[in-house]
Amino acid sequence: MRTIAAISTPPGKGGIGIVRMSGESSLEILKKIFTKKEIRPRFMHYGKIIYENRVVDEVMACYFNKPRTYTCEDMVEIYCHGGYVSCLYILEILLKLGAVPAEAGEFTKLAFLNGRIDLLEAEAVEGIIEAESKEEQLMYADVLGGKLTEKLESVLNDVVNLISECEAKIDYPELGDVDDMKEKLEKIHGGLISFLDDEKRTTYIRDGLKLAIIGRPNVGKSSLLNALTNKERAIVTEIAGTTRDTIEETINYEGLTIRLIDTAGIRSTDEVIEREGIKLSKKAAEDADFVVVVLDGSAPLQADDFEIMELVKDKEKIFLINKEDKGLKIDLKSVEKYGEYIISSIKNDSGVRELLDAIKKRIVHDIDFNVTSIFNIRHVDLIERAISEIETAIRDIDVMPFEIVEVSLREAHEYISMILGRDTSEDIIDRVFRDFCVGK
Ligand SMILES: Nc1nc2c(ncn2[C@@H]2O[C@H](COP(=O)(O)OP(=O)(O)OP(=O)(O)O)[C@@H](O)[C@H]2O)c(=O)[nH]1
Ligand SMILES: [Mg+2]
Repeated sequence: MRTIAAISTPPGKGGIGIVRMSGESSLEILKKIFTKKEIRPRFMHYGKIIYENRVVDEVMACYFNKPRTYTCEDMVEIYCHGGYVSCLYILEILLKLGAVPAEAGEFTKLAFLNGRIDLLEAEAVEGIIEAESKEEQLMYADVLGGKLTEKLESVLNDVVNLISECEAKIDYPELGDVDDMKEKLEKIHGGLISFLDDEKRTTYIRDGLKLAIIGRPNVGKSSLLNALTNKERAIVTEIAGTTRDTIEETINYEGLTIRLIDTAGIRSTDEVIEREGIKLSKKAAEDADFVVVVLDGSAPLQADDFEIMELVKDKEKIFLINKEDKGLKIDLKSVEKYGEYIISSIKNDSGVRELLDAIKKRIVHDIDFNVTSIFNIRHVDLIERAISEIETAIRDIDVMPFEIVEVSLREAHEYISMILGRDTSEDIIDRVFRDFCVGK
């Protein structure tokens, strides 16, 4: 059996770096290079790594005996100094002594294959590593703790009970109440639909709110991006048409991750580069979850403004009427017809916080920060398939033999089980772990 090794800490400089191994030879390999020879399982040992008669580093090392380890195999962790050379050199030595390089996510894959966690919990590990906000972190921590598995198990249990009822009906047609079975099917259906609803309500927690800043040239879009990110991210000048490309930055406002996209000013122009930029601006507005249209409040509305307001007619949006410090000349009534507005002077730092509050207020009613939901396309696809099977069963129950209803229930059961990684093909499992980092 192979023994795998990898550096688990990120590349770069840090106080400590961790190199770890999993597999039968882990302890034997450690003993070949570690000055301390008596190694008690689950105790930290201080010693030196010696290779080719040279001290490589002073380290702590720990041996975890199977099966109660991360991978359910024997494991060794070496805590060396966090210079990346030290980590790399120790890894190189482990590989020379018989370990093989771990693949991306292989430690977690072993935990799954050895039955310690299900596939959903494995995906949550990656979620925690990739989390960009506290809310996202807590959501995945709940999944890792088994909360979502529990919810799915409960649905699976209901499906199994119904399968038994179908079988009883096949053998003893006079037993059992079909209406009661139908009611149970409806309940399972409702439960599965709520998984999809929850998923929609957590997409902002995972992916962030995609917010496009659009408007005519020179109205202050890039100034807004800079004010929101608190840095000079985009070039700001008094020349109309300064921004040519879309610029993206992510911020977190009171738990809401916002992916800001500053865009080129939209106007009619014959200039080739500018026209390409404007195409991107319109696309950004189209793809965004939310649009902030910046208007120059110190001038009357122009034809381009109306075109932009029409463009976002059906989008979730707020108008930011900027440059208030120069005196308002804009017709507020016309803007109001298109939607909510906020008055600002980015120059004087007024209105920006108000804008964020207004966006949050509009979005947050959609998000439940405490819900434990399915969280990726793999889950959504499987739940949708299960729903379709349950819908077939509901249609069939009055008109078809119970054998047919049972087939749909078994299919639904299989799809839900696949979320947890049961009866799942190797190909799909490999795909899940492919995106993991090495060393986890
Ligand atoms: N008086 C005043 N000037 C502002 C305000 N906000 C931005 N400006 C100025 O307006 C000019 C244009 O600002 P930008 O942020 O570059 O405008 P933009 O919308 O990104 O322009 P393009 O990239 O050309 O589309 C700059 O000179 C800013 O300093 C404001 O609230 N008041
Ligand atoms: Mg700009």
